[in-house]
Amino acid sequence: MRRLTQIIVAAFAIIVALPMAATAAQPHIIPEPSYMEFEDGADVFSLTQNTKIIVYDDAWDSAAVFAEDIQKHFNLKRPLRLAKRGNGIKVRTDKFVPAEGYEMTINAKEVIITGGSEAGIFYGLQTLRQMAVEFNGQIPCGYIADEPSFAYRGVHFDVSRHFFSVDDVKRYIDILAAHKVNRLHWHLTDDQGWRIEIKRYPELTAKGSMRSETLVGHGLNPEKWDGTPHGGYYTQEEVRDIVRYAEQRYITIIPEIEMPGHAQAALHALPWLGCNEQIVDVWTTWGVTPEVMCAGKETTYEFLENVLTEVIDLFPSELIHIGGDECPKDRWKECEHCQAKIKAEGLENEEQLQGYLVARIEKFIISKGRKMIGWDEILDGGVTPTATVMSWRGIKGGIYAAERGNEVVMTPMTLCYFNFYQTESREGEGLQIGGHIPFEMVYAWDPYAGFSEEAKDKVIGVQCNMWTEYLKDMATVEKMLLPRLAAMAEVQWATERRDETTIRSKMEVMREFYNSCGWNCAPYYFDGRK
Ligand code: TNX
Repeated sequence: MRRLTQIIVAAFAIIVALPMAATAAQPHIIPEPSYMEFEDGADVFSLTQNTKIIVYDDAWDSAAVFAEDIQKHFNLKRPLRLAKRGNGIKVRTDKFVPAEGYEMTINAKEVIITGGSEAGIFYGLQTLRQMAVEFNGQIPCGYIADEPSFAYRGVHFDVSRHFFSVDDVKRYIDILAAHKVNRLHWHLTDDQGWRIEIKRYPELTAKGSMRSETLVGHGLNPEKWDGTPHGGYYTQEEVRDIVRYAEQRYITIIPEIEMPGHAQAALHALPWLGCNEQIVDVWTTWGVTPEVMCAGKETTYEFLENVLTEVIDLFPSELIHIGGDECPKDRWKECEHCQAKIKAEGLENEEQLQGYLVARIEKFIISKGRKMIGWDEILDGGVTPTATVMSWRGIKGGIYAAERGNEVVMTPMTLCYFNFYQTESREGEGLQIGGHIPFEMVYAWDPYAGFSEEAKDKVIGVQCNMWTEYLKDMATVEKMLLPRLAAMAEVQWATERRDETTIRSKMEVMREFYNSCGWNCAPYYFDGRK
């Protein structure tokens, strides 16, 4: 009897102890790694000012970024030191690890991170960084193996509707990097401002980067403008600096030059780009304007090729975004040049004229050794088999394109527009464009929904978008991005590993991480508001 009691007591102790042990050492990583092994009572690796990062291959950038991040988190006097040999955090590559993946072994003496590439090392260090903050430098010993679900993990940033400084863009890149995002889709031109220096056409920024004022409110009451000029642009030198900054964080910047619509700022600078060559302003209102580039005149094509030549020179990205969305055809219908082009090319209508323009531009991009990506309207005018399609008007465009064999990026508006409200009541959110996308909705999203088995292979990734009509400063942008980006990162990196039962506790830890980074995070999810 006594023995039986002993057994029961012992069994009870194990039952009670085990879950506690598991929670004590189990790190809360976002996005969720593929595999983790952590045991209670294990030793810790102490991260201190004296910890060195030993770089075996060439991943100096990753190591340097990590060294500085740790300095900031722990208020150290200087960044951690990098070295070629010694003990500490050892990083190296191994081609047997998946390209963007990594393995990490943590013991009391050292941390060994083996990346499938330098990017893999970077992601391993991001995971280690989250653990360093969670455990205040006392990192539990254990093992992690990790790799992403999607190759394309994108976030978009519209700097046309409101301009954001070089430092703001770098801060945005920092936030993406911490979420293992690897593409920044940079929306550089639109009706309300042209934001990138093009040497061949200085007017684009001299005249097209500044609007006289901005609409107040939603446009239901369009008598109200703020009377304040708004503008700004990036010099080519600044662009190169930002591209390099992103590269150091394994983020490829995909530049977007909008054509033939969403181009009123360019038309203001260079009126001959339009059909009727009338002077238009840099738009002070939001929405879709009828003032678009003329698709009939050869000078438009020359212009686009010249601009793209400089853009391609600045951005090493394989994908170049040409916009292609929301282009009303009113002007084309009345334009002798457009009508002549339709006739000469044997096209049926204006929709096909847009298809002609896009196909011709794609040919040019391919001739430069790159690939074209566009919003899903590029499907409407008959798309080539080689274009990559960004599905934003729901999921239909993406499914259609994938079934035809085109590669697609899924970014349906109802789930991926981070300029939409985060709560139903909208209380305390300030004026936003509309919509409703709470954290939970993003986290639960299945980007493959509606795709056949074969078509799934064509989904190269997913993206969330930050349109800035109503986002005037970085603090607000951050609040729209966080915490929803954490949910998006789980979809991008860990699609098959999402778990409704653990995400909330992981997010509480992530919130502390955001605090430690000094990033502005919206409170709604944590307050239980949807
Ligand atoms: C649609 S998405 C747009 C943008 C707007 C956005 C506002 C897309 C290709 N076009 O021009 O900023 O909605 O949510």
